[in-house]
Amino acid sequence: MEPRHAVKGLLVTTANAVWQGGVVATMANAIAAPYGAIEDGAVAARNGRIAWVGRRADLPADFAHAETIIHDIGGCVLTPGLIDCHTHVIFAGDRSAEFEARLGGISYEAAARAGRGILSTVAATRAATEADLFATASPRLRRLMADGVTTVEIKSGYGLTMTDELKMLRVARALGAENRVRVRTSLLAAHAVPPEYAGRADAYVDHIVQEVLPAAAHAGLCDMVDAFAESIAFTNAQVDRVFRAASRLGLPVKLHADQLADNGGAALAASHGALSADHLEYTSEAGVRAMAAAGTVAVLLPGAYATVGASQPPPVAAFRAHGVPMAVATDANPGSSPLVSLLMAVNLAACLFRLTPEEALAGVTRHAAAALGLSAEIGTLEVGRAADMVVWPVRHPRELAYWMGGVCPQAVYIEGQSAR
Ligand code: DI6
Ligand code: FE
Repeated sequence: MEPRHAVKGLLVTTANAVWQGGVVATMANAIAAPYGAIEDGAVAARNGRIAWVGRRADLPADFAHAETIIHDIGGCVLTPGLIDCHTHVIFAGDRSAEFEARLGGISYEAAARAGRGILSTVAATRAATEADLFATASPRLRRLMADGVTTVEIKSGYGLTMTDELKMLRVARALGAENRVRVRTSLLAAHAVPPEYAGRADAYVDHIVQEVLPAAAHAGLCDMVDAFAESIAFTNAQVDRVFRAASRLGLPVKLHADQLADNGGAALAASHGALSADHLEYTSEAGVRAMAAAGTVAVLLPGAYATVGASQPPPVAAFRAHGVPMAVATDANPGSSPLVSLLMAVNLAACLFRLTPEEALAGVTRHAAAALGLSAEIGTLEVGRAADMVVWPVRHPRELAYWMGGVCPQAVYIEGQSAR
């Protein structure tokens, strides 16, 4: 097998390595125990891939020879590397004044309509250089990584011109190249109607479909295409056009859907076979059924729910009843979710949406991988997956949902190599 160079700074190794001496929370569906956990378990990796998982007592002899590097995890919990599958960490400026005004009673939509909102971040982001954006996004990314995040999705969407959307995506690629983390990018040109297209949303969608999307795709800058379907953003018909253009270019899609009202966004996403539909506070039973049939993941964003002062949680019981996988993400952004801790999102998903700790942890591992189309690669500790793993100084995996801050990884590995 060829050595892999996916993540910066990792030494190419052919050595075998074993992690043992604690609870292995595989998060794999195939293991019936809660968290897919194996007590006194062991994980063996070869060339950065998981080669064996099981009880330590059953470790095959070919991993027990002298060249194998043994990591004793000292009674800790080993999980898959965490995956933040929905972020907007690249932006300039901040919206703390809008936050203050909203606490004073102005709604998120009213702030957006008054020209605060997304468009104020667009103005700041357009004025910023690539170097500025890299410099301000880097500490946010490092904060996420400090929580054991080994894969992060990053969206554009604060540029809204060809130049500025591509600028954001280049910064996202640079962040991935310069940090020991996997970065997946989403083009979110359909995030808001830019001021130069005010009242001409269809003309802006033409520009996205005919120019921005093909340019981003041909430059290899976007892995997925996202859009914001909402009364303050784009209609379903406009999103439909963006998604059809994405499909023609072979790019998977995902959608900000039903956050502020039931617009049929979940069903729209499902009709395009979207990887995920995100937010979903107002999604109807019909929308949930459509997602189940299409295999679309529900990405729950409790940071946005809390920050905009929402009162209707997403239909978690219906997602459970219909078997829709639920992911959890930060939605890190300057307006609706200034949250840069994925573990805090896990806690909030449990406290605000009543996810079980196991569901919340699956939401940032197995199901988050599916929301990025990476199930075969990451998200569980199973043979063949990348050896992206976190050692946590806790006795039980439920503690990752229980603590409100304060749990720091003891060690983080990407493809079997220390990522710190
Ligand atoms: N939904 C969100 O949560 C972010 N974008 C979106 O479509 C919020 C973006 C912002 O307020 O800046
Ligand atoms: Fe978002």
